[in-house]
Amino acid sequence: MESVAKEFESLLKLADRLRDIRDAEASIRPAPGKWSKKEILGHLIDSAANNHQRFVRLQLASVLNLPGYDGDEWVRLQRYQDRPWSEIITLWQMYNVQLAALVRTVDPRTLKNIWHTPDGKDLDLEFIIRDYVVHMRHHLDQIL
Ligand code: NI
Repeated sequence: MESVAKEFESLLKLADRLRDIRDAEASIRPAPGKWSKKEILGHLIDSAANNHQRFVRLQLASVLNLPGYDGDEWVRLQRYQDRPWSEIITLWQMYNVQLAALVRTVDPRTLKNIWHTPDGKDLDLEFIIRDYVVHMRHHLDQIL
């Protein structure tokens, strides 16, 4: 988990580069139905909120049924497109500062605890944490 925590923390340093992007540029949708930079970073806030639940709850129970989330619908309903870019960045950054601290101190005895997903997969906490960071890097690469 040490290397995952390190990579996670290094991704959070990209906040400075996100702040170099102007609000108007962050609002551009590259094509109809494609997310703007505001919406992509908003999607990462939704990912944080959902995975926060998994990271904490799976340290408290060996098997859990938790919902997934529809990324497009969460972005649409929350209207990230109408929010100030600077506020989206701040929320993304501070939420993930907390999650990175959580990952750094995760109880190693709980890493094999299982999320039984709505589509019938069994994912352990270690996979969920690693996948969270991979997903974040993927979307930050799209923005930067
Ligand atoms: Ni995604």
